[in-house]
Amino acid sequence: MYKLLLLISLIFISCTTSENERPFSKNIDPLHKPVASRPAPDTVVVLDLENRYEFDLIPRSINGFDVEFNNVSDDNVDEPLYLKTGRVRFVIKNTGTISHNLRIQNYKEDPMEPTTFDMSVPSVNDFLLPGESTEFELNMSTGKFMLTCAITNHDERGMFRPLIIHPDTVHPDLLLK
Ligand SMILES: [Cu+2]
Repeated sequence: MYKLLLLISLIFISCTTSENERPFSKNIDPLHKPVASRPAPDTVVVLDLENRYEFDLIPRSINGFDVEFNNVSDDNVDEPLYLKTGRVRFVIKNTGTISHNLRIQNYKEDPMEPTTFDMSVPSVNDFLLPGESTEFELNMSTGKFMLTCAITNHDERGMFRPLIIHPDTVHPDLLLK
């Protein structure tokens, strides 16, 4: 009996520590100042990874100002996210009920076109649990990209949105706190 209790408590401890070790916070201030000696971003975008109503990838704010995107994913191809060329801080939140991540690839009109850019956050095999957030910064060059979720068929189910990076894109001024 004692051994059984010990085993149960060991399992309990290992479960709770692995939970605590997840490096994803529940709450990120998107407009925080740069950490350490990192350069300041030019643009800060907040994206929700969503599946509560539909599978979707919904931009919520740019530089702290709300942006309007509908909650229908069928038309996402006609509702791209436009961002200005430069350093972008992406803050992604899993507001859904299952695991998601964010993948950024070069846009392909034809799937046979070569992949010239492909990165996933946290990684192609890792994901955010419901309620978790994370952030990353990229120097985005001018061009067209595709945002998706890399998990199974979430992209086909609606988690996709074109991302167009252009130097003429205008955003409200970014004020970091
Ligand atoms: Cu997903």
